[in-house]
Amino acid sequence: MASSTRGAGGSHGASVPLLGATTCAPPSHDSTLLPARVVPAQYFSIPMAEGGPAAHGGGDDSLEEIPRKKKKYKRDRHPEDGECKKLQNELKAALEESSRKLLQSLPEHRLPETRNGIQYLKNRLMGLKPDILLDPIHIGLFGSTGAGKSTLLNAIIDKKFFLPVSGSEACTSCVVQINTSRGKQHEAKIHLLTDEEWKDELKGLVELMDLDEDSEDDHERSEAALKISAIYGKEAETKSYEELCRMKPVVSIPLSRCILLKETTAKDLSDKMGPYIRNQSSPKPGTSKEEDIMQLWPLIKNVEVTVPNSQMIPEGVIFVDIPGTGDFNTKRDEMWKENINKCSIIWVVNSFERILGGKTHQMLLNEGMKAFQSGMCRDISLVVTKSDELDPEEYRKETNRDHINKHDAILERNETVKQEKSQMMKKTLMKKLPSDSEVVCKPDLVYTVSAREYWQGKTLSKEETEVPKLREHIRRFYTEQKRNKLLNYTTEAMVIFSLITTLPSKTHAQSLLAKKNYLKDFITQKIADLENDIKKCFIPIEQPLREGVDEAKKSYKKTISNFLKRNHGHQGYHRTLKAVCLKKGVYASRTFFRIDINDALAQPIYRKIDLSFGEVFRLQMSTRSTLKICLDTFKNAVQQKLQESGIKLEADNDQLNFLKQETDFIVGEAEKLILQRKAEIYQSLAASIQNDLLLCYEEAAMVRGSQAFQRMQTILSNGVEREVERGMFERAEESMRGHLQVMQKQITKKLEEDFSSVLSFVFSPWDQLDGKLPDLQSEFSTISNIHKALQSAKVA
Ligand SMILES: Nc1nc2c(ncn2[C@@H]2O[C@H](COP(=O)(O)OP(=O)(O)OP(=O)(O)O)[C@@H](O)[C@H]2O)c(=O)[nH]1
Ligand SMILES: [Mg+2]
Repeated sequence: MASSTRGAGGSHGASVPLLGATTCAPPSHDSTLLPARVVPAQYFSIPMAEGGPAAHGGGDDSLEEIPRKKKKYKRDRHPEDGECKKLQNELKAALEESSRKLLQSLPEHRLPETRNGIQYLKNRLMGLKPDILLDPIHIGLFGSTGAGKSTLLNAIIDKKFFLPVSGSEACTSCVVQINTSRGKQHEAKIHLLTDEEWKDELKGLVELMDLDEDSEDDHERSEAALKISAIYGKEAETKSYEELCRMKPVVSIPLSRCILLKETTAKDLSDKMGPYIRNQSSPKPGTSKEEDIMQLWPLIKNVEVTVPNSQMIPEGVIFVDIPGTGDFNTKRDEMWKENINKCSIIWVVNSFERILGGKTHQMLLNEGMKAFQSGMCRDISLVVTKSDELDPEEYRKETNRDHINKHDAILERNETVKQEKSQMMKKTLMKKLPSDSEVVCKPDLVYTVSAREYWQGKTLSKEETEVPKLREHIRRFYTEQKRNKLLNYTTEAMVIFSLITTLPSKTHAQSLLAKKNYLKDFITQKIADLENDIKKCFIPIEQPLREGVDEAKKSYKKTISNFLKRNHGHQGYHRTLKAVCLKKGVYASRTFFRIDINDALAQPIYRKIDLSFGEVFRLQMSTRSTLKICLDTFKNAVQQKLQESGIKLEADNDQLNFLKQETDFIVGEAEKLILQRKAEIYQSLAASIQNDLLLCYEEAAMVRGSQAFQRMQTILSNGVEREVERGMFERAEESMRGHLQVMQKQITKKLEEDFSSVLSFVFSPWDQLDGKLPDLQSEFSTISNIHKALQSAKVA
């Protein structure tokens, strides 16, 4: 059997990303024979339309839940959700019934092989639990501080002031995830750094406390001091790393490194979790309990919030509020990156005011695009916030329209910005992706929203604030994904049913072996052909990769000097640079935004390869990547051969159909593998450069005393130059090539293994079956109908 989701005791290749490591343990399945899909149960019910125990939460302006809204939601139900849910329930019932019948038939069989076979089939069907229908869909809100991400998220989930927001300073301090569940409680899990992670962090902080000739206070240093003293008390910042390690923290840190808050109302949870999420680097006085909580802030890694189901967001959707930049905390910065990479939808959020300025905005958009190339992202939009912030008088003057009122002016400006920015987005996306990619062609690349007006409704209607439009977009995306997933489950179920109908075949063991070998030889040959095709499909990356290396060699001096020289107004940059070196070239500074020397050095190569890389790997469903074309060619050849050999080998039709469907499944698994490897391959250029520069970063980070900044600059620029001469860019090129080769080998190895086991299973001598298999015809026909319904919905 294909090794990932089938076969006794096999491992699960396509595991679903779980939220936090310490929480949400996967539900336990009957794991004796089959690995079940490892998915936290809480995500996978088909949700919102049901009302459920907590469906009354939305619609109101405050955090108080008011039951009167219940009726309205029933009217708001979405027909597609209902249809999908109905099909899911039918599938589930058919699977359960067949498993029950199989189990019931067990006592009739005495031969251990038969019993194992039946047990296997039963578990296989139960493993398809359509309850666990959806991998969570992550939606990342991503933008600079103050853009209005948390405020927008509050509006989307219809809970005003749920997440802390602030107009005066950077507010959200760590990645916050919000998802819904069927429970009644409002929950937050605050994950803290582990002891080891904190020690690692502390080392860096102490380094930053070091005084050199440029002893003026700067941001990096004062933040480091604040963090140290928050944990170890006043004046602890003057201590050495070793001394601090021996000290007892002044805050009480839970052993589990996770703080769980559970409240009945959203307001209570909001009040309780606020101090953990709100940025505390300039602490304000609070109650003594709050102060103690606040002191934990340097240790907070991320926060997971779960609210009861609401009509506003489908269950299984996880919003990720990603603060503008990370901070010096490496772990948090890693989480930031990781979070962007696992988002299926990315919203680059920026306010009207800042969008016109352009530069940071462009940078953010680029970060989003990068995630699009390397991560799970399938959909990216620009969300322009604060559309209500418009001075009508100014607008009238600007546009020479004496009578336009605020409402019309806002809508007009929304339209203009949408057109302009859509063009800009399209252009940028087209530089990176093929022009027929789904995302380039989608109508809503830009949203213009007002979370404030969503609540106040002074000038704009709810619809005009576009908050409902964003929700609708999520719902559509979600339904499409859900339908596709359900279709996959149904297909898989069909495969198993086909197998069941094949079992009582009376074919002789000897002839089975001959058939198996015949097909095995053919498939082995086709896998070898596929290997060649994959190699060919990487060729278009070759030339740009080489050209990119030439470009990188031409421009690296300028790139590095841009990092090293700040001409004016950047006090304290030397310490930022030190932090950059301590963190191996990557540092998210609050003042200087995100600095990534390795990535910047690799950029000329990325610019050259982006388009062809996209061609090879793109994810969109309706357009095919070249890799996918290779796999499809392989699949078609195998399936055609199965068809031909059906006649030649006089094989059973059901056996052949089963094998054909297994081929689909196995190739699908290979596609998943490609998806999993894609990010690592894309990032291999920057990773290789980072690896080559490690010593140089280390040396620069150790510089102390007089002229430290200048010496650090010299070490870095000489170090980079030396490494370039030693072939740093060529090695990066080689590294990417190596990664591509490894993936190619992994694909072929996996296909070989999966096909070998499926052939063994199908052609085992089931004719020796003692006793009868139950009649599963009616379940099979139900499942076939579900399959048809889903397929026609997909086409529609
Ligand atoms: N006028 C207006 N102000 C808004 C709107 N959305 C957010 N704001 C204000 O913008 C400020 C910043 O909002 P936040 O939601 O805290 O911004 P953020 O992007 O989460 O910022 P960080 O947490 O620092 O990353 C707050 O004062 C909000 O009230 C809007 O639609 N209209
Ligand atoms: Mg925020």
